Amino acid sequence: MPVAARADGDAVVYETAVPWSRLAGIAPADKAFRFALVAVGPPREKGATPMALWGRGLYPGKEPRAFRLCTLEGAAGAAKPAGEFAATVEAQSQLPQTGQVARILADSQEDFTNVQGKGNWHYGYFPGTGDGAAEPYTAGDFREMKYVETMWGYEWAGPVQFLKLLRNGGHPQAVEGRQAWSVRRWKSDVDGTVRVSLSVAGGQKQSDGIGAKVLVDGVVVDSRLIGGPNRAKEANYDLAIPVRKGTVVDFAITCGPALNTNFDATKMTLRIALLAP
Ligand SMILES: [Ca+2]
Repeated sequence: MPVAARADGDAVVYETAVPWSRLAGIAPADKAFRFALVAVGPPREKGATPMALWGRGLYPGKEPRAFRLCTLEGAAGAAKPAGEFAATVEAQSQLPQTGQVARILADSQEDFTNVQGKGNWHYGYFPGTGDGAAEPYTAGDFREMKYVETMWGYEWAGPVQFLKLLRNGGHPQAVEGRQAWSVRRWKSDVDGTVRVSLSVAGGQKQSDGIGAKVLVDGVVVDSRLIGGPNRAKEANYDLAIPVRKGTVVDFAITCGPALNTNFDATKMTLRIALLAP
């Protein structure tokens, strides 16, 4: 299909028309759909092919639910012939799965930053000692990580090697006979019910796997083991969690069933959407 490009200030605007027949599963009466775009430039002599991403989910792997949410303008019965509906992008990009979503509140990958508290995210760990906390592995056990540069780049790091959080996940650690969990914390600034969509992968076959836990104000509401010799190494799931302003939701990566941390590098991404009341 032809694409028109024109300069608009310091931006370039691309326009194209896509026949409905090419849009499998989308009808003019639908008000919303998901869409992502990858623009690939001519390969350079050395180095990678230049690439611009609009929305996630096409590169490096296909993940349709990470596509951006678009809404159709105009009514299906309006004078415009089908195919001329303009698409606009919601200010917030990630589309959860089904259900009535009022708005997207947070996305662990898109929001990832080097500032504690930005976007209501905090990057830390549970040392499992209970120092200063009522009990280990509860909300009061949380300690903030520090943003440091390592030989692999910048990351949030705990006080012991490999205990860390990255844009797309993290790594737990075992310290003095107990587990230390890496914990991505989200503080709610809304009242209502949120849906958390998690994607977790880790624990190679030759390891004993990892654990993924979700705690709300220090109480475990979901816990599962992933990876290792006998379990699926990936899990994608949604949780509905009632929250109030100030509710603390912790997403923890644990060492799994024991203290074995071999191959415990874990992908954990999450999106949080406010559900319509
Ligand atoms: Ca493990």
